[in-house]
Amino acid sequence: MPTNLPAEAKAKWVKYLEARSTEEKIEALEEFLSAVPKHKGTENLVAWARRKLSELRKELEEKKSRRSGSGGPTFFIEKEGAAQVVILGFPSSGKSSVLRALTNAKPEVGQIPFTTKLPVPGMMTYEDVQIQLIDTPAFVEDLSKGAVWWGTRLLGLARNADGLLIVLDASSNPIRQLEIMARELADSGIYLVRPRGQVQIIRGRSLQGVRVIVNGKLVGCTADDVRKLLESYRLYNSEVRITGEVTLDEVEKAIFEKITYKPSTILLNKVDLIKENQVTSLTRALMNVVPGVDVIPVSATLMSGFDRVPYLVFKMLNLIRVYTKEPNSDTHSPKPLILKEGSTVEDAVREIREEFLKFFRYARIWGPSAKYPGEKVGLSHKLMDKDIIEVRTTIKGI
Ligand SMILES: Nc1nc2c(ncn2[C@@H]2O[C@H](COP(=O)(O)OP(=O)(O)OP(=O)(O)O)[C@@H](O)[C@H]2O)c(=O)[nH]1
Ligand SMILES: [Mg+2]
Repeated sequence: MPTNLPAEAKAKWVKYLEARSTEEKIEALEEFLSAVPKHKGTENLVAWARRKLSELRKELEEKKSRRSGSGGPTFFIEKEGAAQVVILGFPSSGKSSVLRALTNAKPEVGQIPFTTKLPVPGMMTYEDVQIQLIDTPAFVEDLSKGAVWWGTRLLGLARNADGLLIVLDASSNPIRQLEIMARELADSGIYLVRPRGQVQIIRGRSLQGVRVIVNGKLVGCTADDVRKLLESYRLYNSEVRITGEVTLDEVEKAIFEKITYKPSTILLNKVDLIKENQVTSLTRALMNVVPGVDVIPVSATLMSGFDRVPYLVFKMLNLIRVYTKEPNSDTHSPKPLILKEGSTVEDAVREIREEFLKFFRYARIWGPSAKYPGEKVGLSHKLMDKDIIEVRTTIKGI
């Protein structure tokens, strides 16, 4: 449903976008909210603006307490390994037990809910890849609305992650747990199911008015409608990139909120506490809540069901491993480059040594993407998991 905002509200929105300090942003957003008419079409927008306001107020509080030297503990954990995957789940669902089962980390496990107070990292191994897992304080209902002090920080951690590992307690209505988590995350712009399409708005990118690049399909509207919509928000110099299927409402939503999709895997934990036939029906029901997401029954107490988890997590992250080889050498590097699926020789060369791009002649490939061992390819060749690459440049001897 369209928001049909009056021009006054749109003008206030522009003021919010232009605001620099947190104080200015809060003031502008308050003014914007008071100018937005409240009806069904603006429901989501109003909810978003209120949430953003509470986030900004918290940010301001934190800034002030930092200035006075009494800042709260930090939730930020430096990324290590190939990717960072954040473990999320309700109190006592078994998050810390899962981290213990999958890594060498030893976070505290307790019968009392809210045992974990701060994030704890650990390293999970899949073949020759290290994936960082982070155990977290519990997820609760109304997390984004200030139900617990760590709510926005936990959501921040999730937003910043490469993927999520969701732990559900099979003995305590896991379907409801998942539904609440999916809703809370979506309210904060974090989607567990890959959306049909994506909108990216880059402000100030275009010099000749609004530029709309469609790499997919606009549903029920034209590129001209998109341009007019952005102009009505005075976003004159924006570039809008559409991938997949996108409606005009979704474009408008993207003006307000940054939406991200997080690949996820669900661990249905504590299956030792339920009957075997229940495991099958629960797994199926959970898959219906989040289509396309893997659901794996496990028991952290019995240490069962975890064998496939490292592989499935690696697979969900859509990463590939590429091994480098020196010219005329028989062996390749033991440590792979970790690249996104769909990466090309150019991406690999950039990782190896960016300046090689200037002197690039060709590459030789062994492995799944090569038509024959040692195939000679150019920069645009698409690589696959477990390829071996040898780069030839015009630099003597390389
Ligand atoms: N029966 C059974 N109990 C489990 C399993 N996994 C964890 N538990 C128990 O559940 C309780 C909570 O486990 P934790 O790993 O601390 O759970 P958590 O999700 O980290 O809890 P918080 O940090 O408090 O949010 C402990 O008493 C564990 O022994 C399991 O697979 N089966
Ligand atoms: Mg814990």
